[in-house]
Amino acid sequence: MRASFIHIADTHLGYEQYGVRERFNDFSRAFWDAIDTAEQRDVDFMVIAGDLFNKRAIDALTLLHAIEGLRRLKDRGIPVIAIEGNHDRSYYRDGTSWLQFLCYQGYLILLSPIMQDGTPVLAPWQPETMQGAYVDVMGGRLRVYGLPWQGASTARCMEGLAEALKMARQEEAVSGIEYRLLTMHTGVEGIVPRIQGLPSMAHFQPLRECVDYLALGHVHKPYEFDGWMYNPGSTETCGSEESLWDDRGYYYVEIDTDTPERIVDLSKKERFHHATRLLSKRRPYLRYDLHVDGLGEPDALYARLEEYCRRESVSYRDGDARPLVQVHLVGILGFDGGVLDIARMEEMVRTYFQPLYVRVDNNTNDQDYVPDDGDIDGRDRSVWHELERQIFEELLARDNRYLPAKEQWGAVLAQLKSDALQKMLPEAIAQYLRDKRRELLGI
Ligand SMILES: [Mn+2]
Repeated sequence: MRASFIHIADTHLGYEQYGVRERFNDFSRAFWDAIDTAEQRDVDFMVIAGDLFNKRAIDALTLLHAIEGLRRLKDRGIPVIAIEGNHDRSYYRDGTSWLQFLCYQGYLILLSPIMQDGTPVLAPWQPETMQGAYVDVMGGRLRVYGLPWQGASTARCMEGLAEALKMARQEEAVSGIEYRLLTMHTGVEGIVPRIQGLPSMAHFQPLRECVDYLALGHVHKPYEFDGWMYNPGSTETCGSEESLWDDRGYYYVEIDTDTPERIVDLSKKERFHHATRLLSKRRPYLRYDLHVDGLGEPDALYARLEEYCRRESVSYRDGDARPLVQVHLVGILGFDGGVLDIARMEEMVRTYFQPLYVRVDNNTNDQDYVPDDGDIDGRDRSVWHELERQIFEELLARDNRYLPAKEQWGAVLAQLKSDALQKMLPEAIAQYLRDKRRELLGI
């Protein structure tokens, strides 16, 4: 048997990221791009390993966009086999999810096994009830099993599934099954440390002898193991972290059970298939971590950002896709973060990139103040004034703008504090500060 299919996951249709309408369209475009590939390569079927939609309650346009892609496959007789992910599963009580709706409408086969004591029952999918654990395609020679998102009970469920699959071996052989695919919406622990509570590699091992291709979803970072476990990652960029994983996309898989040597790369321990990860078509998403350590004043920081903009914007200047740019300020800030002009930085990015969206996030930490120990005993009230002056000077000295006249500025701060405590008019205090700025900074 020769067959080919597309394995996609985490398309998150309907996600209007950052409230930008065009981002909504971007997620649909990335999905349609995979549909284009399915058509061009004339695959036999497509697998959606969960999170087709970004949320359970989608709007009409999201549904239309999904159907726009799915209908093209339906018209060409390419079956789509899907499972629910954590984002698009139905509410426990209201029953019907939008994926179930698409299933009713004949756009896809939604695999959803009946569970018994936490274990999936391996019954064939029934068009009447639209329930079941597997569907046979390719004239009954290829079987696709599916397990939707199971949350905290995933590991236990996988144990039961492996047992059930072992028991099914004989029936599979009698039925003439030559190739078994399993799709699940879960990932392997540790791929993205932030995502907790996923099954470990040891939990997956028992499945290995039962399936030829494990089509995973859920974790948006792509990975594959031992020629049988595959995770394509998200097709568009759902968060700035994902911009670092630029090999995300979807798989184009060829199967040949008669002459596997024709396609199989033995060094990758592949069995009857060869899987190629194709990059999804998505909008450029640039993330710049601007390390602020050692930058003594705001101007130094702006200069570094401008240097980045000048360097990186070259390749986007005349491109047709306006990028998203996210700047993260990280590290220990040497001066007071309150003086940073975020709007100015965003404007700078706009000038260079003409981005679809820009955001500058201040994730810096302030330097802790550790007084020089020794000379002044803070328990002695009579020296508090002197202690305060020292602290002011040390804090001021961190900012290059105030360093040259730190003593004078220390005196200014002390004066401002005492004026405020004596309830002087705010206008008078502001005027005093303006005068001192003119005198000490010349502005
Ligand atoms: Mn997802």
